[in-house]
Amino acid sequence: MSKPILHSYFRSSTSYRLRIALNLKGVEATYKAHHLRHGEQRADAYLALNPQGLVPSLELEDGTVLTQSMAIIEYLDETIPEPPLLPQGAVRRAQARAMAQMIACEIHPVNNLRVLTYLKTGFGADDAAVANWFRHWVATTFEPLESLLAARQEKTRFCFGDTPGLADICLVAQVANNRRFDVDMTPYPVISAINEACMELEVFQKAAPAAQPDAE
Ligand SMILES: N[C@@H](CCC(=O)N[C@@H](CS)C(=O)NCC(=O)O)C(=O)O
Repeated sequence: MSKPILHSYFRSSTSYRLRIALNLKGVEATYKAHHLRHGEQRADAYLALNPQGLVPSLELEDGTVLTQSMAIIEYLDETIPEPPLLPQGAVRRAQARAMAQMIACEIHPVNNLRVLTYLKTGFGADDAAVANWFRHWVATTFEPLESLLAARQEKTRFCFGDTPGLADICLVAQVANNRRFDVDMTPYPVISAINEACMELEVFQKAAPAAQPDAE
């Protein structure tokens, strides 16, 4: 039986999100690496699949290509309902989506590779300035995220409940990215504890950057 193709890059945190979701849903995919630092995401063959030139993409068995990690994860959750990636109850689901979007909409877009590259090529920023930029935008959202998680009525192991979901997926992928820019995690004990709880699980370990075939 054919498998979907996961277009990925080991260091990409959005690909990491999707790798976790695929593992949680028990979906096996063929891994196709695109080296972002070598510009392979802008090769004609890949642009024909995803004109945005971004990873991840998920090429389904019938050739349909899905793009945007959050949309693909939502597709997986709709088509493979177990285990659910969102909690019970409309309010808690909105809260879980909000936490995921704090990372996906507020941190990642301003810290993506092409943005960091443009800071250098368009504005003369050096490596230190770029790292400061990265850490600034992490702190701007991790501080309120830590407050929200610390204020939860139920101090569950994962963001919402005793099983990991969408918010945990985004959190873990962002924490991994933070390491590359030496983000100090001491102000974020709740985020750190949730990250550790997730990383005890094989589905998260198997999705980690270092476990991918293109890891360097
Ligand atoms: N919002 C998109 C963002 C995808 C994205 O920006 N991916 C990054 C890697 S994490 C990428 O492909 N960057 C290529 C580049 O910056 O040239 C998603 O969630 O899938």
